[in-house]
Amino acid sequence: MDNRQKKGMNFIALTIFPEMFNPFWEHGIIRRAIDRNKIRVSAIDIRNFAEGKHRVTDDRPYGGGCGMVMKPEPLAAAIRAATQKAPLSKKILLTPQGRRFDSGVAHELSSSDGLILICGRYEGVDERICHDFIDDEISIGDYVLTGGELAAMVIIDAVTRLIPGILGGKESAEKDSFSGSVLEYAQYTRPRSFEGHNVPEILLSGDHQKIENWRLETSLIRTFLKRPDLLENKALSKQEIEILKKWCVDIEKIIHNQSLSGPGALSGGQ
Ligand code: 4GS
Repeated sequence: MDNRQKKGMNFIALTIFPEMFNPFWEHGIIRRAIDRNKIRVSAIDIRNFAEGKHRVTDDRPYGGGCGMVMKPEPLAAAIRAATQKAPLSKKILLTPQGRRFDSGVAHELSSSDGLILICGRYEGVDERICHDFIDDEISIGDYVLTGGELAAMVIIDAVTRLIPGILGGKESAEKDSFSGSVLEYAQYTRPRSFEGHNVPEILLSGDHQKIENWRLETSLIRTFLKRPDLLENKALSKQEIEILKKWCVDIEKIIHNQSLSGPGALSGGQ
């Protein structure tokens, strides 16, 4: 058994606000993963590695300009200490400059031994840290956060739920959105009727094959309507292609009937 299987995947966040992570570690599936030794987590205060009476972690930028920059020495010392604790971990800086985090990146990271997540504050971190102390730069989206902590939590959260044995059979990661790059099917629970809207009859039928087909079709139509970009990049299954073809036939029928009798018909109408 390797280290990762024995003690679980290791996440270390380097931050000047380690307490921000406490509520995150203490709830739900993340907490359960910690309790079951599937993951190990810690948030290390970068300030512990800062020198001087005031333990300063930021300074004014060379060349002027507004805001502050994270000083390199405390960060370097923090990264070195974390690397000593977890030598096989990947060192990731959270920054809008990074490659965009998505399901593919989450799967990729989930197979690593551990992650050291460097959370910047202020305008950013000294460029020399990026060159020599970082394996990867990741962004959770095209917007600017006040700190990398939330981005680190997003990554820990999405990666943890992909680790085998974290989710129960019913909440299998494979069936969720994006595992096959289509959106999830519509979900319903009791009551059968809610404020005038009923649960689709087919879900009450008990016919598992029909239900599965219905779910596949609705997840496909949802993806087509809400996120067509996902379908463009997807290798479609035979069954999915058949469903799309059926829609084409249905749509063509509607158009055909219109051209015979609708206001856009070739004869009359005008
Ligand atoms: C992101 C982001 C981010 C950049 C942190 C400015 C404070 C801030 N990190 N994905 N300094 N977007 N980081 O905005 O990861």
